Amino acid sequence: MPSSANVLQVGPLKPSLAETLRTRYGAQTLPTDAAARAEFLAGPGADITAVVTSGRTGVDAALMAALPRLGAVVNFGVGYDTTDMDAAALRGVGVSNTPDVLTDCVADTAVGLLIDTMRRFSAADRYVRTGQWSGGGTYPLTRQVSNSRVGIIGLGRIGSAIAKRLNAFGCTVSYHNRREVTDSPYTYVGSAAELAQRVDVLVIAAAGGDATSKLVDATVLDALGADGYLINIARGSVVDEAALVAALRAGRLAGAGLDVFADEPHVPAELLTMDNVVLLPHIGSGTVQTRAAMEELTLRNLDEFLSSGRLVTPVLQPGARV
Ligand code: 8YV
Repeated sequence: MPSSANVLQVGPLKPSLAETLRTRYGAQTLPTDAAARAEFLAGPGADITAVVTSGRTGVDAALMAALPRLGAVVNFGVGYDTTDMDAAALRGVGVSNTPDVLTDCVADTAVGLLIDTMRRFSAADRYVRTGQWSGGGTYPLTRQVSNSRVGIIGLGRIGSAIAKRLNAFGCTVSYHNRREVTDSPYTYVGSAAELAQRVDVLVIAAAGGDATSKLVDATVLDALGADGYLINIARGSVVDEAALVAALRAGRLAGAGLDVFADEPHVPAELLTMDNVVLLPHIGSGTVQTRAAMEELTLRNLDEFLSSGRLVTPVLQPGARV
């Protein structure tokens, strides 16, 4: 049982996790109101040694600077692009995430979304519910998923799990990544545009952040073309959302399946009216089992930090100043 009570919750968390932080660790929550937040930071903020947050909120450079004793940012989620890693590295603040435990569910979501988008299942469901089928209509034909050509941007843990699943569908998988993955059975392609050009469906599984910001832009979408589909289960920031809306509006893209958006929970209004677009509210990892495993790993990281000063699944170990 950790003895330190200097734990701070930043942003909303899974209710059971927030409750455990409060009852077991005496955690406080960073106020959202500006004046209360400033008061907190000027007072108890000075003693905070660990923050627990999620990819939704994270810890920016200003907050890190306002927490002088901070040693670790424990992140619920695999993506940590909302935490300023440069500031963390400079200050020797450790950062952990929750890899592996969510890989299967996020990959399942990607494949489900891909099938829904290409086969238009959600739109077909609306077709039945609105009485168009019983009214004598015939639902339009859609596009085959099996044996299609799939391009994956980001062949990390989740990208590889998506590839494995689609391989079983007879799909031809190629990928673009920061670096070629040496032992990968899939074909490496040197740019996102070149990859888009070669495939029927492009799946984004890359981490967010500056390095991938708007990587999928108008050029990439045009390369994917009027028969191409875009699936994104990673981060909305990887796509130029305005360019995506424009391409869909002009019929320069066949459809899109999106679990993530540039400014969540805001979804561009135009997308809401498009029947060839499937929209999900960022539920990639959202199953009872996976969220419980993420919660458990988050608490293991916190416990380890509080007892040994180390993290179990670090992106950056505490003290590793650069
Ligand atoms: C979480 C995610 O829902 O792990 C991630 O990076 O995007 C999702 O699994 C999210 O981080 C929780 O806020």
